[in-house]
This record gives sequence, C-alpha cells and structure tokens, in this order.
Amino acid sequence: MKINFYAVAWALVMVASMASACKKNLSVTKEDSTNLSKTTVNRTVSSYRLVWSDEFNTVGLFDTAKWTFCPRGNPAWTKYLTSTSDYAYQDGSNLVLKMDNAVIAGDNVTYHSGGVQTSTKFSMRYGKVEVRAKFKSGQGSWPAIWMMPETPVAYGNWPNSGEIDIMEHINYETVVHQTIHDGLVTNSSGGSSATHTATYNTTDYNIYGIVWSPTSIEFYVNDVLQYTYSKATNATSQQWPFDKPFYLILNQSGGAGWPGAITNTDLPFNMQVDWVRIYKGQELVNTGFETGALTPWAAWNPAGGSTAITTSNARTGTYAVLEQGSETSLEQVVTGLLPNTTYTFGGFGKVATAGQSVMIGVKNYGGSAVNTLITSTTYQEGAVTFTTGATNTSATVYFYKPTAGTAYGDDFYVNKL
Ligand SMILES: [Ca+2]
Ligand SMILES: [Ca+2]
Repeated sequence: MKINFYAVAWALVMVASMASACKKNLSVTKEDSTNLSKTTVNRTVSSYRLVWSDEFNTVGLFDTAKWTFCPRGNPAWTKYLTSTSDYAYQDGSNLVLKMDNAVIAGDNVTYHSGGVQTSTKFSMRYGKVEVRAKFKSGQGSWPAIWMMPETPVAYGNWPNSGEIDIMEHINYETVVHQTIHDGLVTNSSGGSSATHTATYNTTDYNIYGIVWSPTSIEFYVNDVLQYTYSKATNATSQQWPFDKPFYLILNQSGGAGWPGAITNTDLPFNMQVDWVRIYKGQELVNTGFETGALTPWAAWNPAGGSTAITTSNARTGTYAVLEQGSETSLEQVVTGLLPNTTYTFGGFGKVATAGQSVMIGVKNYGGSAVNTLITSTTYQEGAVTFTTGATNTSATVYFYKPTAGTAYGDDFYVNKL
C-alpha cells in the first residue's frame, strides 16, 4: 500500500491476533453500515469460471474457512487493527470493516479498525479478481483491497516480492488508487511509479478488479480498464515478481501513514464488501499472436528450423506463426488448470504444400501426449481433449512440425469441457 514506513516491515510482522485479548465496554451498533444505499447487480462474466468467492450474506463473524483477521503490527495500515467481530463482521449482505474510537478495556489504542486476509486459506496466481465494495470518505480514512505474496520473501523483502493494490482510498479524495509495487517501480520512500487514479461512484458500490495473466496485470473499476502493468521483455523478478501465488486483503485502516490523522467527528469509518469473486479465465495467452511477438510461446528448433511471427497468412487479425525448415515446434505452458478436469486444446493450422503436415497436441498434463495431424493447405481446425492428472494444474500445448516443410498456425485456444 502506497507508502513507506509501514510496508517495509511487512515480512517482519508477527504480532499475535488480538482475538482473545480485548473486550469492548461499549455496545456497538451495526446501523452505521445500513445507512448506505445498495443496489442489486447481476453480472455474468463470460469466458471466466468462478473458482472462489464469498458473498458475505450471513450475519456474524466472517467465514473462518476463508479469512483470518489481519494482525496489528508495525506497518501504519495495521496500527489499529483489532481482531474482534465488532470490527470485521457480516451484516447479512456485506462484510463490514469498521473503524472508530471506542474505548476498549485492555486495548489502549486511540482507534480500532477491522481487516481480514486469506493468507494460508486461499491464494492464487493468474485469473480475475473482483470485489464489490463501498466505503465512506473521512479525514484520516484508508480503506483498501489488495494482494500480497503468499510467500512474502519469494524474491526478497518488500517490495521485491511484489504487491498488487486493487483499490486504495484516502480521506475525501474523489478518486481511488490502483498500484503495483515491486523492486523496480517502488522508490526509496515507498512510493510507486506504477500507479493510477480512477474516478468512482462515491455514493454507491463499485466493482474493483484485476485481470492477472502471465504477462500483465490489468486494473479495472466497474469493468472499465484503468491501467495495465506489463511484464517487460526479459523481465527479472525486480520488474515482474508476479508469477507466485498472492492472497487477498480487505481492510479499513486510517489515522497513520498515508492519510494522516483522523478527524474524530468523521468517525466511524467503514468499508462494506458485498462480495469477492475470483475467476480463472482463458489460460492460454497470446492465442492469435496479435501482440506481434511469440511470448510467452517458446520455439523449439533442434535442427535449424525456424519459428517466427509473420504478417502473412494470418487466419484472423494481423499475425500468425510461421514454422519453416526442418523439425520445429511452438510450445506454451498453460497454468491455472484444475486437477482431474477435461479440457480441449485446439487451433487452426495449414501447410504450404500438399504432403506436408503439422500437429496440434498436448503433453505434460498428467497423461500421455495426445495430438492430431493437420495436412490441409488451407486453414483447418484441429483439437485434442485431455484430462489433467490428480495433482496436475498445468500442461504444455504445442504446434509441432515433425519434418521439413512450411506450416502456419493461428487462433489457438484451451477450453474447459
Ligand atoms: Ca453480499
Ligand atoms: Ca492472428
């Protein structure tokens, strides 16, 4: 989260939960969460399948199979976190994360606030994250929806292992902030050059999201693309640590760090989260080569053949892949697959001259390689089905020309049956 002092110590935060340590001596009313209007939204997300969600439609503590309290610690956003259901609870349709200045016997801090995280319960790599939420503005308020690496030091201490800030808001700003942190874009005071502000509906719920692929992270507000952070060519972990599982954090913070001091008359603050939905989408990337590059496809040319992007012979769009010369192959490792699940890998291919052939196939999925042959001199669809093994979540798909000749390919896909 966009600043300095607090997040640097992220990996060191080891403060025990306050859950058993504090008891409020003030009754807490929940009506502060009901004075904010709510509209029902029915949405369909085409080509994505839901893999994890919480609708928060019950009353009481959050689902402890999915969430734990964020612990209080040294980072500014954690300064007032309080691990009780007074500050993180469900009201029948929302997760409510609250902040106030109630006096709690035995917990002598100026403010208390709520935050939850999925660490150790759920993490993900690649896919679509959407969170429908609304929050109050107020001086000193700092609600946030964000992600941190499940292995916090996979590429070194913060910010080197990455941080994805899907939504942050402070004070009375009429924009939200969407930000990437990594070793390259984060400066010495904790700010990031990979950040964008977006307007939002300040009086209602908004949907904050990312689409995370092996090559980019797109930030959305209400389905409108706001900002894209792309993996650089030949990127190191400094620029792209985003190939590890990350977990989700939802919190209402404030009164320390970025937003500054709280104006007490603005209290209580709260963020209401209607739902969190996590989807997996088209696992295959650059399916039609329209990036103008092969990446993340890999070429394999053991005997001097060549595999390259071409602007001639595209089936759709501008580009296709061209395989020339001796034995050549084009491969992509598809991740994010479910175990014990049947998929189709298909695409379109053709050869330059009758008698030549090219294969569409799949290997490394937990079973024997499967393929189908294309011998047509005009684009022909080929497809194979495969069922992932009990522990397999990836597969290698390929477009393989086994002998001398020329072949073109375009519009590959992986679909779950
Ligand atoms: Ca809900
Ligand atoms: Ca194409």
